[in-house]
Amino acid sequence: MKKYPSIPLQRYREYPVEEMRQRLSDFYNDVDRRRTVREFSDRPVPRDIIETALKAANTAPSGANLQPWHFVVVSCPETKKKIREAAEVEEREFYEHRASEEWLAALEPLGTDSNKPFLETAPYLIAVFLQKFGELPDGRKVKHYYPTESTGLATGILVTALHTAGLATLTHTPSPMKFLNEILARPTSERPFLLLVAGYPADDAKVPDIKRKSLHEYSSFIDE
Ligand code: IYR
Repeated sequence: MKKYPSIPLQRYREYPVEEMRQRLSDFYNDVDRRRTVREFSDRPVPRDIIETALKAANTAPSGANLQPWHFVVVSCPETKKKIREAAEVEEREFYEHRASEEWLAALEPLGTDSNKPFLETAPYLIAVFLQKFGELPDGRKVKHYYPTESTGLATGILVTALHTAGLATLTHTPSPMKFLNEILARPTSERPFLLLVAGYPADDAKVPDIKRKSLHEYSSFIDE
């Protein structure tokens, strides 16, 4: 394949260290307010907000810059209903049979169950698909590299972008999610990665009182 032409690094910005600290602490304090929400309002959200959040997601680094993801944005009530019904079938199977005792015990403090009304209430469901292969205009297949890592990175940016916009999200992962390919007419070369529920939280939304680990628990530094 032909090499890309090299161009100057045009839009990079370096900040004086004090400004670096301030910007980063503002960013941290802002993302630290993010909570996963399970109760959504049906208030509409302008579509351009979702589009800009997707553009932010699409800036994620990806294996060989192949951008191995596809986002299906669903606001159509009938399609949301179909997704809810199919997800609840899988979730009932999960909670009643498939989940191990250990897994159910891990979920108990969160109080989740197989009812997923938010899949119909929230204004947007964003189905994130991971593309194992891409397709050239002539129909030839192109292998994608690190699609899981890449799609995870893009999804992280999407969640952060929606939070920055003042919206709440829920990363929902019914398992298996094959039904999303059927309902949303996506090819078998794409694997459903997760279903992101997005909108305003319900006025009376409640969240579990959870804590985040502290820096020294989730990181270590090796100096000289
Ligand atoms: N997919 C199920 C179960 C579930 C699993 C994990 I791991 C969670 O963090 C939360 C829920 C559900 O959505 O209820």
